[in-house]
Parts: sequence; C-alpha cells; structure tokens
Amino acid sequence: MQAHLGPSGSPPHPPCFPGRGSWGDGGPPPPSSKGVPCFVAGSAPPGPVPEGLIRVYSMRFCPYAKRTLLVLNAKGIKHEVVNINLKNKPEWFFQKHPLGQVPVLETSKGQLIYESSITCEYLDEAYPEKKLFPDDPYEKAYQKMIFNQFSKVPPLALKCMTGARNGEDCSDLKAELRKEFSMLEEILSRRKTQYFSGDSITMIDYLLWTWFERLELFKIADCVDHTPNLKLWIAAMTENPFVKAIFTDLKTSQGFMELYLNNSPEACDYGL
Ligand SMILES: N[C@@H](CCC(=O)N[C@@H](CS)C(=O)NCC(=O)O)C(=O)O
Repeated sequence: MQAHLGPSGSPPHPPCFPGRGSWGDGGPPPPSSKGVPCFVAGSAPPGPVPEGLIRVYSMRFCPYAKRTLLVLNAKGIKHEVVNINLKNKPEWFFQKHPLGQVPVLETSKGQLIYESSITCEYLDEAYPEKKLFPDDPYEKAYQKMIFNQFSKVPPLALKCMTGARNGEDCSDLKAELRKEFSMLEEILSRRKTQYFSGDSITMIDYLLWTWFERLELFKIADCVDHTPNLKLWIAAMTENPFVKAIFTDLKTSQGFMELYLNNSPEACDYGL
C-alpha cells in the first residue's frame, strides 16, 4: 500500500490506489501514478511517520529514489511518499539528509536512512519476508561487486546527455559506456540466466534498472547494440509489474529534464 503525503502539512492523501490489492498482500501493483506535488521551501514539515508505515522522501523523476520505490513495492512494504522540490528545497529537509538529497527513508521511530543502495539493503533486512538479496554470502557479495562496477555508468550517462545537448562529440564517453555494458553482457552470457542472479529478479536487477529506463533520455540507447543478452534483460525488466509502475515515458522525462537542467523550480512538479 502506498500513500502520498501532500505539502503544506496537510494530512496524508488517501492511498493513491484505493480498491486495488494492497502492495503488502501479494495483490497486483497499482498502475503508475502521476504523484502529488512536492514540498517546497517554506512548507511545514510532515508530521511523524505513523506506526506500521515507512516514509520515503522522493522526487518523481529521480533514478536513485526510484530504486528505493522499486524495492518498497517489490517487497510489498506499506509506505508513504513525500516528494521534495530539489530546486527549491524545504529548509527542514536538511534535517533528514545533510546534503538535501533523495531518497531518504524515515521510520516511525524517527530513524533516517539515506543513499539509495543503503536504503535498499536496509529494507531487505528490516522486512525479511520477501528477500531480494540472495542468502548465499558469495552471491550477495557478487551482486555488490556488480553494483560497484556499475557506479561508473550514471556519471557517464549524464555527461553523454549534457554533451549531446551542447552539440559536443560524445564518442569517447560512449565507448566507455559500451565497455561497462559489455561487462554486464559477459555476466549474463556466462551465467546463461535471464536476470543477473538467476531466472528470477533479485536486488541487483532492481538496483541497476532505473538507468536503463533512461537510455533514450540520455541518448545512449545505441550503447547496448552489441549486447544481445543485456537487451533481453531490458525487455524482461520492462515487463515486470513493479518496473511498469514506476515508469516515466520519454516525453515526460524530457520535459522534466529540460526544466531541471535550467534549474527551474517547476521541474520536480512537471506534468502534474
Ligand atoms: N548517491 C546518492 C545520490 C542521490 C542523488 O543524487 N539524488 C538527486 C536526485 S536524482 C538529488 O537529491 N539531488 C539534489 C541535490 O543534490 O541537491 C544515492 O544513491 O542516493
């Protein structure tokens, strides 16, 4: 079950998808929602997190926050979403994260957890009913090694997008990205599995995914042309109901990004 908390200290909106199966009871995930407006500078902070819920401070277009949302949803954890305007941040948000970044989790005990990969591992341990990391220590370490190696991709992808926007030649950056994607291709072809840790989705698939949703936005879709197994993984991920539920279409992503790169305070509420 997912609820959105509205800005200006208002009480939580009713769950976004009333009448649908709860996310916690194995029912189908809700369709993607446009979401609710962000909390901005000057808005009153939301109250304490109710018992039995966990809150995620998010931003509708943030690939890091989407990791946390994917894990919350895939594990069926009851949560509420508080969107933050990252171009006009509420002052109180710096008490949740020293740099004012999303995602941040807040528990009903007032505990705060940030850094997307840490939030995901926290959720997997704090809510152990449906584990996403493998129990096997080597397999878990292997997933973390893949994740570490992948950390080169987001900055490269961003540079490709801004470079293309400025009319620069991005071929060197793209060559580096192709090398990173080759590494993923090699794992999938060696293991002969649909996902990175077998034939069902596990944590590493969710951790990597949100950058693949943006291949076209970042103008790097051609960087997977040489990776047939990775393309099959992308196709399988695209069909996953939790992935579908957080999907943002290209036109909307482009509209957001244009405003975001221009530092517009309207960016984070784009499309509402
Ligand atoms: N390493 C962090 C990165 C989070 C991050 O960069 N989030 C962006 C939004 S996509 C943000 O909060 N930007 C606002 C800022 O840095 O001021 C994580 O994995 O959680």
